[in-house]
Amino acid sequence: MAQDTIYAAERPIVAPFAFDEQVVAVFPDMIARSVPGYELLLPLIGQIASRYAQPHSRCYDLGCSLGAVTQVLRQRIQKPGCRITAVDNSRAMIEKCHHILARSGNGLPVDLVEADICQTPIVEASVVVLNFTFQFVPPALRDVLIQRIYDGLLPGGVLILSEKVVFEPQELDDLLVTLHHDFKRANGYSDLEISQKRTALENVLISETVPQHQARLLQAGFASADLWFQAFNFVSLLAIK
Ligand code: GEK
Repeated sequence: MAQDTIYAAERPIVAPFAFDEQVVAVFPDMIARSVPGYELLLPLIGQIASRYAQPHSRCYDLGCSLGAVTQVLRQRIQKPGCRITAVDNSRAMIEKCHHILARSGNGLPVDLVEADICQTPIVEASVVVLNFTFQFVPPALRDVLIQRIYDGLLPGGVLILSEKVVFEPQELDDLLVTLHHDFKRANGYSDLEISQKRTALENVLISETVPQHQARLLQAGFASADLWFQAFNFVSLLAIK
């Protein structure tokens, strides 16, 4: 696995973060060393999806990157007639994801789509996964996207929403951010890398609180929206229609 050294050297100007070729080349290493719990979340998402997937429905992996969630969905879901729609708006991600999925062939059929998830139709869905993607959607578009997901889900369908979040009060947020940075340091990132990445993500990754996410989900019509996973300031919610 290629190692992420993108922010290892000091940069005079740190440009806003983008999912370009450089990021794609090191993505599996970057996400595993940056997101606490990521490698545990994947099989657990597969487990939840296998319970909630309905026969002859669609499962969506929105912001699929290199298809890590798609792979667990296609392996774990056993219901007849299911298809997966995997969507990302980064051409570099989609191209590499296409090769990865083609090499590891079996399981449910996958429609891989290069598109903005804010424009992607959601239809006859039983499982929708947003694994650390929603945080990159501009805040002004978030309510509409969650409403479209809700409307596209079948009764009893679920949304799995994993996000980096902020906490209140400020002291708790400071603690969890510090623990996250300790996690990155323990995984070999330097203070310079941590600080330049943080600068790159400013105004690109915009976090909300867990209550903000829950309020939006309930407002859209979900019957419940509960936390089922937390590792420092990274969480996952399960919203059930
Ligand atoms: C995983 N889920 O491995 N439309 C489509 N894709 C988008 C949009 C958008 N509006 N905004 C961002 N993306 C994956 C990890 S990474 C998380 C998801 C991270 C895509 C973006 O191109 C990138 O591939 C992905 O969302 C976010 O479980 O890097 O922290």
